[in-house]
Amino acid sequence: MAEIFNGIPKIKYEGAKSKNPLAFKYYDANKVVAGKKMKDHLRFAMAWWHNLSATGADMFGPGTACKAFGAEPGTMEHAMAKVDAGFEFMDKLGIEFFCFHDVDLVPESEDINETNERIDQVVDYIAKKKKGSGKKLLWGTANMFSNPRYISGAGSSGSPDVYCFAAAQIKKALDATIKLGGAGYTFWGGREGYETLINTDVKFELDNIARLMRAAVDYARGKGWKGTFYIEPKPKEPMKHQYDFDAATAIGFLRQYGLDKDFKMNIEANHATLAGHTFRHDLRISAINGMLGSVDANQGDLLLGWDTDEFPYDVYETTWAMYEILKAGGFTTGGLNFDAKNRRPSYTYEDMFLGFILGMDAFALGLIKANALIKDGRIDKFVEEKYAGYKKGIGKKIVSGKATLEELSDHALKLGKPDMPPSGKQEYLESIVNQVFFG
Ligand code: XLS
Ligand code: NI
Ligand code: NI
Repeated sequence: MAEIFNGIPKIKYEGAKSKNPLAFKYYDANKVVAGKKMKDHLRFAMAWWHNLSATGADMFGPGTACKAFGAEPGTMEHAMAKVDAGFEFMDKLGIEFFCFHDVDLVPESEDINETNERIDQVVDYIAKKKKGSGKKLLWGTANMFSNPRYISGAGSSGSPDVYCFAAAQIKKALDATIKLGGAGYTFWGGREGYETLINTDVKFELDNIARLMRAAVDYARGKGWKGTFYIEPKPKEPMKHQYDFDAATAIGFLRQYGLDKDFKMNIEANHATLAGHTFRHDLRISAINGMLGSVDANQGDLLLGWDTDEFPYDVYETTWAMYEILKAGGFTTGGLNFDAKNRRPSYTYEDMFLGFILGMDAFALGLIKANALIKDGRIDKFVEEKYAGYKKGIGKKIVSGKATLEELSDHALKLGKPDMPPSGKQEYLESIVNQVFFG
């Protein structure tokens, strides 16, 4: 098979002193950190849509990157060339996982029956390429937001016919996921939300979305699939308001509808910040609810109000992300999917690799620094001591859940005036982080 990314070698680890742009400075796949190989902590994945499909088009101009891979875009030859390109790309970077939407794989036809036949062909080809390659499907999904039929949502559509098209796409995408041995399946509710409440029955829409998810779970479990379903929260864009606003909202939804045993969160950094949270916040909320499943690894631009999907660069952020992930016990079915794209002026094949090298190194460094912070122990110890009062006396009774309101009140009245709680010491703790980073 002809090489597609000519001139790009296999990307190797050369260490922090290397000045070779096409080398890892921190990501050393087999190096053991915190008891596991880096590659098994990080479980990097390539997103078919950004990497193999998107050309950098925006509202003001067409794409600048060529993703033809030697074939005519919009044809089945091109769909197959994308598979070849994707496998060569993953090989060269040493990435083991990938993710896709149904329509990332094929040109979509007017008729869903024809689209499905095309999906079968490409999935068969991926299955063949996958064999013996060590590559795995992290998760599959259905794109239920691009086709004009989804103007008012998929599961939340006012049209039962459109609702059935969503179901048909989910069924096909689940079949593909199962056939390819996928570890997960994601629901990102791109148009599950509203532009205005003036024309929206929120309760009806939420009930209907839950029914669709239940049907999807029952179908996949009926086929014996044991993977994890994910909800990927996002507060807005494309809709003014999206129902899966953030982790807390999505977890509440899953519990309300009895879906919480089958689903976990897929947290995307840029979506958390759009919701007014830090990336770390949504990871923590997921983790404390036993629902930290997977991550869409990217970063936003806090000066812009949309999903810029940049490759992760900010090592403070990747460190806190890996800190949360390590504390939660690491990934099981999930991983770090680069839902990230090059900036429009970075349009060459080489830039595709440079984006991944940046992101993989940023997370490798994050892993190393998170482990160092945990090992340093001062921050964890501080947090533990902050609550030490709850290990004895009235504090212990509170935690036992047996203290009555009268007892609590009596305790306060007896004291008359409490001592001030100890200092929060934020500045000191932040200085520890810099010392661990640069010391
Ligand atoms: C868009 C989402 C999307 C999901 C998959 O903002 O991040 O790419 O990850 O549908
Ligand atoms: Ni995403
Ligand atoms: Ni996104």
